[in-house]
Amino acid sequence: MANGGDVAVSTEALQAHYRMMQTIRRFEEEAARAYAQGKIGGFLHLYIGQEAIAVGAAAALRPDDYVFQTYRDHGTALALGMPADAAMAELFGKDTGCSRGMGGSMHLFDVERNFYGGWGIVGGHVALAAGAAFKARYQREDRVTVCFFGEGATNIGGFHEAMSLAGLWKLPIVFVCENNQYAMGTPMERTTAIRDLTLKAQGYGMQGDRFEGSDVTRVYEHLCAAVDRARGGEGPTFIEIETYRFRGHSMSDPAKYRSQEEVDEHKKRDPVAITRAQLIDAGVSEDALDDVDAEVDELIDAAIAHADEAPPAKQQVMLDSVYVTTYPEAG
Ligand SMILES: Cc1ncc(C[n+]2csc(CCOP(=O)(O)OP(=O)(O)O)c2C)c(N)n1
Repeated sequence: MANGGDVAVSTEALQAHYRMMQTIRRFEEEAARAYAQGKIGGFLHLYIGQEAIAVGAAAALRPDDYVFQTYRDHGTALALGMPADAAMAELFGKDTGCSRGMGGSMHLFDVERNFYGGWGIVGGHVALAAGAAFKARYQREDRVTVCFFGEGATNIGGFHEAMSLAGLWKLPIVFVCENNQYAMGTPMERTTAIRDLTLKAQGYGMQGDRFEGSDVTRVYEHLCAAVDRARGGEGPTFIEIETYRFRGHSMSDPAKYRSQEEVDEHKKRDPVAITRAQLIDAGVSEDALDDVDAEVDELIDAAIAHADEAPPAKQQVMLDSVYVTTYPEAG
């Protein structure tokens, strides 16, 4: 991960971004296949189409910065350095998963990398992220919190409470709204009276920023600016990034509420393809990029093999992870 502030992106850095975006893409394609084969239980929300956001944002952070995400969390976890084996094993409900198979797809967690989930309640985790930012300020730590969520979350109470206190106390936090246009099957115009969500930031006295998010370098540069502001004591930023998920909301959503033409139009701005084209323009050969793709394929095949073979989650771990309060006998 690069330090925020140095926004020049070298071809080497762009190549690393390409590798990570391709890793996320291939991880999720194989996760979708494993889901269809019945190897993954519960929900599976894919990030395909949004990869530039996780990768550009992770590059703008220091390793000790805090990150919070929704259930659409595989890309963020991998971009922050979670091994693909640990992420895939978690999806498969295995003991070697990052949450020892207790959380599954929606609850990836990696305290070592300061990745604090993986949350299922829309908008709920935004308040937790504000709490982490408050803790950093209170303990005079030089740490920034980044909190990701969808546009649907900006209508939820927890979001507004967190924004309110973050603005008031100038907390070192960056709110990143990944506006992929739909909350499950509901387009934003049916839930929200405004088109520009940064207007909501104005109400809480914080800086707003808004841009299209298929270019990983653009994401990185905007995130660097916001992270620097937060680290420099200038308070929070709310960023709305326009994006699009190429798949349904989750694996059980055939996405009938939008036309194939609409999806195809957005696929013209596929972030992985855009980065590949930029690298070719910069003089990197197709062969070199094919080699990266082949290495990524091997990594993901290995992650699937690892998840297949790993032991299942242990019931005892579940029991040990539950807090139990014992009350004195009545009378
Ligand atoms: C409080 C709450 N209400 C409803 C749900 C059901 N639900 C799960 S995801 C979702 C849509 C959220 O859309 P958005 O915030 O735009 O994020 P996206 O899924 O598009 O990334 C809803 C309504 C929930 N998990 N939590």
